[in-house]
Amino acid sequence: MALETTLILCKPDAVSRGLVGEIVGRIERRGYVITAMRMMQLTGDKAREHYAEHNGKPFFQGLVDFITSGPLVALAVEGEGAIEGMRQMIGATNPLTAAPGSIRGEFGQTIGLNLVHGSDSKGSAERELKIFFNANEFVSRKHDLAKWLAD
Ligand code: IDP
Ligand code: MG
Repeated sequence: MALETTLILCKPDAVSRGLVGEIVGRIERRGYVITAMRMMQLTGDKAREHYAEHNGKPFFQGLVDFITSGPLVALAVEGEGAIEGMRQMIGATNPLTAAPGSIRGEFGQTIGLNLVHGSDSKGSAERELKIFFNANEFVSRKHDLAKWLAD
């Protein structure tokens, strides 16, 4: 395994249903580190760029329409093997077949309303993170609280 950073999106259904805290909480409790986080509403251009691999598929337009329909929360998530680890935590694309205990398995409604995006490979993660974050927006999490607790 290697230290990796992956792009996670709490899609507009997650924001609308008040599930951002649940999703972020799972990421934190897993021990992954959030190094960037932003709420935003995607433009059509950004959505088409993010989902470029699906251009031409029958669900592409609906996917772009949905992901731009309301605010989402984008996160950069860092950890050992975080790309595959987050994919496991998110679960299969269709909530009907997503593993029990996964985010989609517990909370997903339909294949379109499946709450979360997670990069599927190192290449995708590098490409997708650039769509959502500028290089200067990633923070260092090496923060020693002991110094601030000491009196
Ligand atoms: P993933 O999100 O699990 O990586 P992808 O195959 O990359 O799944 O598809 C991207 C998103 O497009 C999915 O999360 C889902 O919301 C939507 N999607 C994928 N396949 C279909 C489909 O057959 N019908 C409708 N929406 C789909
Ligand atoms: Mg995908």
